[in-house]
Amino acid sequence: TSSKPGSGLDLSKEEIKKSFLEKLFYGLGRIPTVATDNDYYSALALAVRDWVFRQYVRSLEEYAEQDSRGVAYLSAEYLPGPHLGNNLLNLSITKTTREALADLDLDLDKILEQEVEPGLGNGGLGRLASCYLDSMATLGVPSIGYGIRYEFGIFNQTLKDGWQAEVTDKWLHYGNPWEVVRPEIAFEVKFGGYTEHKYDSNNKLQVNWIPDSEIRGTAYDTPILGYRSNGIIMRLWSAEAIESFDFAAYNMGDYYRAVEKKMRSENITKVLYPNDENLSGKELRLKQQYFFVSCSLQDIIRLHLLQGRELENFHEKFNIQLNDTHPSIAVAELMRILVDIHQMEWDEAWHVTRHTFAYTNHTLLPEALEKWSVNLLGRLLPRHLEIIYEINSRFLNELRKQNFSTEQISRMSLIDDRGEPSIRMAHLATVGSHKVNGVSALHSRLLKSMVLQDFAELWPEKFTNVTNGVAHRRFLALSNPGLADLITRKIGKEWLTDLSALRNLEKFADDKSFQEEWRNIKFKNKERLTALIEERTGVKLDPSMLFDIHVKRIHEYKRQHLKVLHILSLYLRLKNGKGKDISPTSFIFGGKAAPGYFMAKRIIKLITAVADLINNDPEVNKKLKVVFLPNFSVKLAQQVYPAADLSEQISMAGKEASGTGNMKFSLNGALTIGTLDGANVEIREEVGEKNFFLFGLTTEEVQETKKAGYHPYRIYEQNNDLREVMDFLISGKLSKGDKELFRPIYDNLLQQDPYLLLKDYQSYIEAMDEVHKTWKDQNEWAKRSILNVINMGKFSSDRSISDYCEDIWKVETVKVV
Ligand code: 26Y
Repeated sequence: TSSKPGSGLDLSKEEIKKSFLEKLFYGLGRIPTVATDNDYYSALALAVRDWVFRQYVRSLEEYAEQDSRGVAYLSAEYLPGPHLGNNLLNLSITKTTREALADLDLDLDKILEQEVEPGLGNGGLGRLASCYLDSMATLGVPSIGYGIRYEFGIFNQTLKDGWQAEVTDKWLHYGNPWEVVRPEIAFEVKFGGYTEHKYDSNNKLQVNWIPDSEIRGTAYDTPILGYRSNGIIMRLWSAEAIESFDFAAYNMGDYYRAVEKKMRSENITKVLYPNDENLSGKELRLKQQYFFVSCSLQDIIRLHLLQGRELENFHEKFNIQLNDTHPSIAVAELMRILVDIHQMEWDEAWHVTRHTFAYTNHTLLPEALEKWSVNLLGRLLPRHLEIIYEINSRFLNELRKQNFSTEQISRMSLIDDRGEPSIRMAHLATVGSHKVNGVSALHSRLLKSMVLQDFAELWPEKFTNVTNGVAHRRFLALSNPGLADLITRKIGKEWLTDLSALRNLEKFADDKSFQEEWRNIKFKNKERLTALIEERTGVKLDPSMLFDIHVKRIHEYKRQHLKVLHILSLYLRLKNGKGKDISPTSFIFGGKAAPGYFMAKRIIKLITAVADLINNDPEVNKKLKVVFLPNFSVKLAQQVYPAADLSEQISMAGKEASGTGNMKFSLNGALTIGTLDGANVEIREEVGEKNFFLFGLTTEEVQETKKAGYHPYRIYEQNNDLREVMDFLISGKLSKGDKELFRPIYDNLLQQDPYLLLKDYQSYIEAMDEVHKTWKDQNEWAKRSILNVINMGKFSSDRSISDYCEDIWKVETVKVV
């Protein structure tokens, strides 16, 4: 109809200029003579936000007309990265905007540089959630992403004397032009207190939860735009105090206590917990989880009822995807809402619940599998604990009927009562969902054979795999414009919406002039990264060197320290006059360590110590350079991946659920050195064995090694080079004579070595020698680089989201243009 808004795409230079100036004058009250760079950034962002909302509104109308089945993605973390550049790309107005600003003597790149990204996540899991919103928008999945509006996101990392130091992330300090607050979309969330069980006049049990505190969650909406198409919303909840009628009456005159209470309740969304894959068991974290889950479910139910629908068919209209177990209390919360508030019978409510949820598992690491103490959960959420007990008792009865052994039953129980009783959130999520998926083929297989084996035997059809993917528009089109242009010149724009179209480049893989263009683009990207690294660290790299890059969270299982052992082996080879085959290499590290993770922080110190030693030694620093690039983030990542020659994916097999950085590197033409872990396996399958440097034990070999009794010390004794490298750690040469500084790493590797660095050492060294040999043939390297990129089709998050739609959500997409 004519009331439908026009498209926000392909605007003219004059339209852009006009809107930009209007936002600057009337939105911000600024004129060019006093405007700061941040004013210009905010003005452009506000103008762009209008066009993004235009697309969003068009989508909403379309979804409403089609009466489509929708998806709510629940994630405690998001890492969207800077919005402005991505939105310009998706509106197809980057070039026009650049010209419009140039007319005003302004530089788009400088304005883009102003944006502070929302660091509302730790790493892979949060970034995956944002890639998925991008693809859901692009494909036209009627969807909404729910999460938490942390006031302070992941800390900013600085280096002090080579150690990580954490600085509060004040991402909202300069305001956030992308979000719109919705004060009328606000819900109350209860905590604590007790429950009352009564029979009503119909002799039906009625449970009443009398909480001891309540807080309000208010929605903040950020539009997420797909490529030349739909927009969806990321809805983040922010906590605030409620001054209830009762509260005011009881505390008449007690203003300061009221203020204190208000301060306490606003703490809930203050800060993101910076631990990934390691439990802290903190009460506030459980509060955060329940808070955002409760707000989100209330919101979804409000939308459902608003459309005049019955809760009996809730699951036919909504899919709720649980991004790991962090939102898994939702299973109990939906039961509570249906049974206690809407008076649904338990069995029917359970049917609705189980058909609503689906659960994605992201880890097999025991220390990352969420467990909440029964005691804590009962204190904070007494009604939910009762519901979990009820779910469990019915579930275990079912198992008994099916003649499961007592041992199996206790393994499968939602309650772990060995030691302090606790709730296994992965079991709650599995029992309460109709589908459970892992995030790579290998991980999904291991999930079924290890962590959730009993469940997979009980419900084989419930288990499935969706291999992760990445937003290729952000990580190629936006962040590597040189390569993107070359691709588009050769094969057109189809790849932007269908990454498998990159295969059309196959005929160029052997073409010498194409290879040369390819190499020049990589070289320019390396020059840009070199400048950035010099500015941030003072270390000047040489862009003609091999750029060998290891960026991701610092964790022992990811084995940054294996990379360090390799660097030291090269250093010692050079010092011993045996380094002639070494190709000149710059080693670049980046990643944050959880602030309480002793070993991870010491690994950072080790990297910076090795960097100091090597960069300042004229005998080796023509051939080797090492830097630790602080504060790795999405924004930095966008500059790092395009400049990589070699991607380090060297986790111990069986530990990295998928990895997504591995995909971003390959997509930008880096070759991978990696183990058969996570999605590396599938990357290698796609790009071809010859174009992937493989090393290390397989998952099965890891298991056998551990079973047979692993003695790292024996390997140390038998391998002279390795012994020399290891002893160097405690020689004092890395630490101004302090022989104790790196002893914890040394001891850990010689005594336990839980991630088998020593076992995989020789294999890694040999694979690296192969890398250095291959690098010497630049045409061959370029060819393999091209073959990596053109075979990346599978790893677009568009493919992942299509898989979710077909296999799990059963939704049809609805596209608007
Ligand atoms: C419970 C709490 C301590 C916790 C907080 C954050 C536990 C885990 C996490 C984050 C996990 C995470 O980022 N996992 C990564 O998910 C990616 C997306 O699926 C995978 O690619 C990657 O292998 C996995 O480590």
